[in-house]
Amino acid sequence: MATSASSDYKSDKITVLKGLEAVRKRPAMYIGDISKRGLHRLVYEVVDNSIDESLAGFCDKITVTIHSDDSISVTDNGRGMPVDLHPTEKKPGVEVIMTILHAGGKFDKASYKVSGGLHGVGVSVVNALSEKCCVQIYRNGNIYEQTFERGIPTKQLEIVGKTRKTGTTITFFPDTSIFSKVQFDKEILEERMRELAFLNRNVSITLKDERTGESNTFNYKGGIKEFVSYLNEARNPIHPSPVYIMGEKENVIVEFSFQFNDSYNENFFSFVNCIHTIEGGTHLTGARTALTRSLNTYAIKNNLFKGIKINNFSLSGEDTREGITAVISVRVPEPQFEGQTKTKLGNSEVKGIVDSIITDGLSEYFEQNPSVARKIIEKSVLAAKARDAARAARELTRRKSALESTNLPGKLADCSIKDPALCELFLVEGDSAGGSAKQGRDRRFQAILPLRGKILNVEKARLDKILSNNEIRTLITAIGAGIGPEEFDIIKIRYHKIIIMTDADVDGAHIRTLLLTFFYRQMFDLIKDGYVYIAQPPLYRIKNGKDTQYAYDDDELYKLLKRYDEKTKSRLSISRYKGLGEMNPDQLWATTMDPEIRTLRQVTIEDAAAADRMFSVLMGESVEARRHFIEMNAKYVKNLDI
Ligand code: 0RA
Repeated sequence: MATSASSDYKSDKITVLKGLEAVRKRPAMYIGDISKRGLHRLVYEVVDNSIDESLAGFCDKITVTIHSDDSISVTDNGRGMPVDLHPTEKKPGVEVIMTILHAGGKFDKASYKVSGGLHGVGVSVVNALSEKCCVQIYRNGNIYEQTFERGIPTKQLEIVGKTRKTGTTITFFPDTSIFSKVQFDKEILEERMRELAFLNRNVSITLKDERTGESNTFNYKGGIKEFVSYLNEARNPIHPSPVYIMGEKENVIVEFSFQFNDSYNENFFSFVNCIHTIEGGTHLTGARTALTRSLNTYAIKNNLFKGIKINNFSLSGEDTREGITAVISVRVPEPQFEGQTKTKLGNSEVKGIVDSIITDGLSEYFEQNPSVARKIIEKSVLAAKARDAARAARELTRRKSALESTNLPGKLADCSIKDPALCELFLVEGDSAGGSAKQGRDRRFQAILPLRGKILNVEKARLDKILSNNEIRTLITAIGAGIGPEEFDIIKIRYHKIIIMTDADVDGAHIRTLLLTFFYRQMFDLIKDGYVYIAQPPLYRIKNGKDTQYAYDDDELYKLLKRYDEKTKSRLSISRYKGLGEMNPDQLWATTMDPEIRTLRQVTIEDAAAADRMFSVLMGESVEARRHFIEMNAKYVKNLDI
């Protein structure tokens, strides 16, 4: 018996080490990437475990602390991780959870788990990717503690004190040899904590930043209804309060809330088990279908389409979503995630469940609130009429571009090669930088389109208006593949690299966000198929006599300067570029455009979705919040995809 137990123990240990090693060898497989995004995912992963504890009904308070050394603590007041020996692993439950991949599920059959949802991981992955990790458990009147290094226990679980509380604290130090930069961004964490608080109305989440002394608590008793109000804060709603519908069927819980405003955009956020499904899926389809059908049914029943001179008139999905701000949140016991970003819900049964719950809910709501139904339908009918106008405008653009294919927009400096696979289009901020780019480029395969000033704010305008904007028209014609979810045809694009080249300042970031939002909404495949890039102009020029070097960020400048002795350093001439316009054509070519030297960042769906979302939130916020947001956003876009 004894021998067999000890050999079991050995083989367990080997399995654990192999598991941790796999995570450390290919971290991106488990957390997506090792950039800023992956780093912040570590925090989400730990918090998700506490959220699961709250979904099980045992926890209502979570505190996330960013310490001064950029380590993180997550504390909750749940039951505390299990401390007794696991029956087959022969180790305390906490050690099993912290060291074995996917161990979480073995303890609780709890459905609707948030944790492990996105990448199917668990806290063991966070542990494996941390230089140090310490778990404290408050349970049975005791404080238990176990510590780890790179996932391996450095101490057995022990009792270190007494307490009357229950709960868990996990503190971790992300491994600096794995992550390119261990520095947490409060705003990024804040966004996810706020979102989790909206999605889990019974939980209060506090985010403390010990580097600055700031602390914020998020607790929204109104849940996703309050989320919709928040998103609509600076928009003009056309009915007093958000509609809210909830129901449960076949173990799927559905919550849906929406409120229409006087804008023309759809801001529809969907979640499955607290995961933002940026590619949508069956829950989103179910919600949209139900909304459109319910509005048509109500309108016909109440004769609200009278006077419309179109045979068999009915509202399309697009019509019924113009100006909607909506959140759909579902809990699915065994979600299947698909798509490029693995955030598209695939479970086919969910569509029907969501559809039927919302259809029933809306039918009742509209009967009780006829004036709301009427207002929404009036707005949708206007949208339908505008849709016709938009179609006409689109036709015009298309015909024009077809007719004038030799007559591309005057501002476009096209390239001479015609094979799209070899061609690049630079979208350049400002005429002056545009001029330098035109002179500096390789005109065989590089085309330049200068964008003047702020391009049209896509939130404020309907598609027909967007199409009447010259800047946008030029852009559409240059790309050459049409516009809009129905029409855009990726086959026709004239360039396989569309490169956004803007200044590294707040205005540049704003233009970049606008462009990404525009592409995301109107030319989605351009993003999906990876044709959009962001140029990386340098921030500094360092001259040492005739020698010129460039640094692309502060870190790089710092590293570069370290290589010089004090005497040489004093002779260097360092200049900081305020904008692209300050570079002459040769410099612009040598630093930012020459394919042999430059670095381009490819925009992912996630980047564009984040830009779109930031943009949506931005438009819903007050003027001060908006100003603050733009600054924050500048930081985000600068850090995109690092
Ligand atoms: C498995 C079983 C039990 C609790 C937990 C996991 C748990 C994990 C984490 C991670 C962070 N906070 C957490 N809180 C709880 C329940 C064991 C029981 O009491 O039956």
